[in-house]
Amino acid sequence: MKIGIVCYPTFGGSGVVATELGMALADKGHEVHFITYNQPVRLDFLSHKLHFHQVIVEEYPLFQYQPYELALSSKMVDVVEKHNLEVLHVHYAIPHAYAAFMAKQMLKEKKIPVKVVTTLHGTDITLVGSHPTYKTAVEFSINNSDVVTAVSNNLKETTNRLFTIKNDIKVIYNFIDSKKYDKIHNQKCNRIAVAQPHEKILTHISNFRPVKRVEDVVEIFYRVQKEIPSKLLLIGEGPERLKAEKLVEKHKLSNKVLFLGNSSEVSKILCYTDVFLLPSQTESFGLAALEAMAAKSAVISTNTGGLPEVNINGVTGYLSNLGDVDDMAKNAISILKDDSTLALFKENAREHTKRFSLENILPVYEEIYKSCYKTKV
Ligand code: GMT
Repeated sequence: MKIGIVCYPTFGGSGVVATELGMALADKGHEVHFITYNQPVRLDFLSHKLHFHQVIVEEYPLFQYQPYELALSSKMVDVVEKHNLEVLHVHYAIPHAYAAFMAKQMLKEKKIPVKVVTTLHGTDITLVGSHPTYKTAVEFSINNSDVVTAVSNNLKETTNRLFTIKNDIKVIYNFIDSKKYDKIHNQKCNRIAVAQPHEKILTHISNFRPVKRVEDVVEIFYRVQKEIPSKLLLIGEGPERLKAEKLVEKHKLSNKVLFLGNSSEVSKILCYTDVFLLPSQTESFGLAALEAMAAKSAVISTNTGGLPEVNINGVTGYLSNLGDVDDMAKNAISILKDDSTLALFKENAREHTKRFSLENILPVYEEIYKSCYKTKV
């Protein structure tokens, strides 16, 4: 099929899922066109099956806010028309689902049919989408998509609770390419680059937004390192980084905590991680945790949002109440304190990711694209 993928090109989970999906579809022989403002970070090569179309927003002194949706919907129309796309798959409702609806209307005038699949990722519903500023337009664009998917059961339930949704939301979990992780397991991990052989490694990866509670990460580590010789790796950039740095200084942890910034090769860092920390306020799914599990890390997380669907309490790691850093530290210590327990949790984590494998999820998306043409919208 010929599929257009619209996403944020950044390090965030929705962009990662969209990019990995597009690359896998192209590998299977579909023609995939990414439409966004920058080349997605994980899109490392382009080919006759994998295209990138940049959305450029012209500046004009009158605009206090640049009309990105307008430029995006115009670009979608151009690309659908020029390359005969059959489906526009938009990741993250704001503003992509709305722009796709407009593109579809414009194409209708030209008698060009296209179907719109919207994948809801989380904050497009929970933190941003349900805000009165956006709610009406988000609800409208969800209800006017041909198919709507959500990345967890929890996100589906939350969407139905916060909005009046007419269509049935299909749950399609996020996925990992296990072959990529098989490769890292077969490679030698350069663990010594970040820690001494007797030290354990704890990692956190995020966009350092308030929802990630990076200060809780530091508080958990502060408690853990008192009992277990260890290092903390912090990967990502964002508004909360400074606060986290200050807390690291306050607790005199500077020689034990490494701020590594953004990375497009997280799997190389995850390969030497023992415990992954994700104490988020909410997380529709927690792709970062799934990637860590695929690399054989136990996960210490909150029990919010869709996290219990990914991290299984007492099996792949532990779940705690929001903000309970003492409990999260206690759980991390219980996993790290002896090597056989740690090995068991790591193995369980890896095993559990098999149900989220690309081979299982990709055909579900392909079926969704085909099904759009069987239903009348
Ligand atoms: O977590 C973020 O702030 C980024 C956000 C995004 O849209 O990129 O992530 C959301 O989508 C991911 C992929 O589906 C999920 O794994 C994350 O849990 C979700 N984030 C939140 O719900 C906070």
